[in-house]
Order: sequence, then structure tokens, then C-alpha cells
Amino acid sequence: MIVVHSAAHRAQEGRAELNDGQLVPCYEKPARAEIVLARVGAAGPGPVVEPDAHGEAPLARVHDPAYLAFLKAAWHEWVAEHGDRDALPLNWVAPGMHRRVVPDSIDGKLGYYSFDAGTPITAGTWRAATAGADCALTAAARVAAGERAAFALVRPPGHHAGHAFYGGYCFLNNAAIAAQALRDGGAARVAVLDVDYHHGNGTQEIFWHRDDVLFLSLHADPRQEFPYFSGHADEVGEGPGTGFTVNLPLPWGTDWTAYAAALATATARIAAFAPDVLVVSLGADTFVGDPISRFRLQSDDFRRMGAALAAAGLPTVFVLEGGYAVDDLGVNVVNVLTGFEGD
Ligand code: SP5
Ligand code: ZN
Repeated sequence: MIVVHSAAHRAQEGRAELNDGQLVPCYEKPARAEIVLARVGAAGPGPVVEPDAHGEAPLARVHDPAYLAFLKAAWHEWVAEHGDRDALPLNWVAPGMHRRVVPDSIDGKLGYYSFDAGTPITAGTWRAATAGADCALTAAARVAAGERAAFALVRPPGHHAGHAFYGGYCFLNNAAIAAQALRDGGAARVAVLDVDYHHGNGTQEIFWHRDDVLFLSLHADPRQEFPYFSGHADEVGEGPGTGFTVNLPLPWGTDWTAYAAALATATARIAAFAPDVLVVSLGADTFVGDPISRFRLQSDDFRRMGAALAAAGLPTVFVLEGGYAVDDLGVNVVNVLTGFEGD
């Protein structure tokens, strides 16, 4: 399986996120991609290739151009105001307040375009995020050209980023950008299956009204878990998109037995949709040892997950999302890929 990767991911290296009432070192850090890359080298998938540059047009097919302009300029505006420290938002709009006017102040803009205080913008955010999107686009292009599968080994992740917002360590929605590029390249129907521990609220929002992109997500119940305000089972899409969003929330403590049952529900829905291609938002933060998550998948279960995904029989683009048990992340992610390939 082709692996698309760029070392430019290292440009995103936040110092701190707000967690449990403290500024703590960012969980989403360069070592994550490095350990997956090392495991790819040791365990089989490959070749590893550099992304092709796709420019900003495919980003603007998914994201608001004004949001992209904000993201591109945010660090420079922040440094001019506050100096060389991570850019974090401090306040957000509440019901009864107004978002008609985009603030001029960078602090106001950060609040306007974000939904959490865990996602620092740094000097290299734009460079790393655009390189990641290029990896996802290159993986999609390879699959469109006839490869059975490709893996975009990227960070920062993407599935929490929406049409015009960032958060949850995500800035550009790599999986959505890949799915839209596949549609624009001629695929009639694309399914996006999100197996990250957290709900893919950004991807859901982007395709909410659409019946040509089926979005399915298995994730921790938002009653218990971040992002809290998205991912309930009764969120099914709207208008023509009604029934083309599928949410399968699962409780804290979910193990492979319960997870596999939900995965079977998702793959049955995908089969009924009969897409031309499948995009998998591949987070491995469902692992029992993940420091910020509460599911109980074991490393061997990720191999089973890969086999279950392969059984869909579809050309498949894997895009890396979360997973913060860094020492185990390489094995867990690559187990999905080798399980998919039938070991
Ligand atoms: C891509 C992705 O996986 N993003 C996840 C973002 C989660 N950010 C909020 C995490 C809050 C964790 N709080 C519990 C820590 C355990 N003490
Ligand atoms: Zn996650």
C-alpha cells in the first residue's frame, strides 16, 4: 500500500494545550507521525512517497476562502500583537451574542474561527497543515488512478475542522478534502468512515446537506466525551443529506466485541450506499492505553479492524487522525493497514 508522507508535518509543534485546568504539553506532537513512519518501514506497507503540490483550490472546495485566509495569516497577526508564543483563543460567541462581524483583532478572530483551547496555531501550522492536505490529495489521486489503497501519514489531523472552523488539534479537514477531490475527479459516490475515538464533527458539518458523500462515525458518546456538542445518534443529516450521516456513539469502556458490532452496522450501510471509493479517517485513540481516551481496543484488534474494512471490497484512502499513546501508535496504525492487506 502506498504511503504518502511529508516531513513538513514537523512544522506544527505546539507548546501547550489547555487540559483539565492546566496548560500541558500538546498531545498532538511530531513524535506521533515519526513513530508511525518508523513502523511503516519495519512492517511492510510502502513505498513511502512525497506528496504532489495541489495548491489551494482543492482546499477551497471544502473550506471557506475567508477561513483559509485567516489560517494563513493568523500566526503573523498573532506575533505582531503578542510575540513568539502559541496562539490560543480565549473567548467564544455565546447564544444571544453576534457573529455577523468578523473581528479585526487577532484574539477575536481566533475565537471566531475555533471551538476549543486545545489547538495552538504556531509558526508552522499553515505549512504543516497544507502539506498534510497535499498528502491526502496525493493518496486520493493514487487510488483514483487504480491503486487498491493508499495511506496519508499526516499530522496535524483533520476531522474536527469544519467549513470555517478549527479545533480538536485540526485545521484543514484532510479526509473531507480527499473525499471532495475524489468526487471532483469523477467518483459518483464517496463514503467517509471515521473510526477515530472522537466524533468527526468537522467532516459531518461539511457533508451535512449532501447525499453524494455518506459520512459514518464510530466514537465515544458526546454525552461523555469531546467534542460534546456533535455526534449523537439522532444527527442524520438534513435536506437531501437526510440519512447520509450515520452516528454510532459508544460508551466509555467499549471493547472490540461492542466496537466490531457497530463497525458491522457501518459497513452494511456503506455496502447499501455502493460508493466508488471509501475514505477512512483512521484514528487509533480507541486504544486501551490512550492517555486522553476511554475505549479498550487492544493492538491485535486493529488488525481485525483492517480486515473488516478490507471486506467492504472498495478502493480505500486511509487518512491518519488521532492516537496519543505514542509508543504504541506505530504498531496500532500499521496493524490496520496490514490487517487490510491480509497480513
Ligand atoms: C484528532 C483528535 O483526536 N482530536 C482530539 C482532540 C481532543 N481534545 C480534548 C481532549 C480532552 C481530554 N481530556 C481528558 C484528559 C484525561 N485526563
Ligand atoms: Zn481523536
